[in-house]
Amino acid sequence: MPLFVFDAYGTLFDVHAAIRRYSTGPDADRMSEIWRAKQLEYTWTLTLAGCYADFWILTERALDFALARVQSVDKALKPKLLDAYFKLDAFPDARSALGHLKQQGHKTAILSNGSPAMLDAVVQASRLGMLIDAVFSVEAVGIYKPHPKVYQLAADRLGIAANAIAFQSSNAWDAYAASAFGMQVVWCNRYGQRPERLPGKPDRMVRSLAELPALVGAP
Ligand code: 2OP
Repeated sequence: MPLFVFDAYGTLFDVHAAIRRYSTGPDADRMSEIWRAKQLEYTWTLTLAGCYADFWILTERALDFALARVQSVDKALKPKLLDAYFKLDAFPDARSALGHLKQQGHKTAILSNGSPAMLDAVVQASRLGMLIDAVFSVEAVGIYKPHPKVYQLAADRLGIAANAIAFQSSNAWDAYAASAFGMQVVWCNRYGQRPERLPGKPDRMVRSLAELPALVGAP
């Protein structure tokens, strides 16, 4: 039976939960979308430039960009938004899916762009620690998803072949890349996105992780 490896941000943890705690203004959602898009863009741009900076640094720089772009969101919220991002909420379906997998006797892990400090904090704050057996940060390889070294990190740390890993991500590009790498992939298409035109093909698509336990049997 496969080991279940999950992407973190957007898949287990709701990246838009931070803004919802502090702002419900008309541009709050747009600011949060820009924050997330810029954060990811910085990971790809730095990687292409042969550079690496901690995901927390990129998260802060992306927030500065988003707050400058969306003037109606109060810039004074920055420290609160960063603190909330450090302790994001888990999606309710993530908690229940992990609980079911553990009850069924499966092993679970996280593979994420997040720094070790961010991942420790968010797992603790969301109280998912009992449901996750291992946490792997890209920091160990010094490069961001979707570089193959990241997916290899999970296989190496778990001591299994890529095709023995069931990888779940709501980030379509991450799901496609893991599939191209050779993992079994479930794309958790939370927001009803169109299929990507990228290498790889997720094996299954679900709208929520609540559908996951029914797709797998006991080990
Ligand atoms: C993660 O690696 C891509 O943000 C996503 O957690």
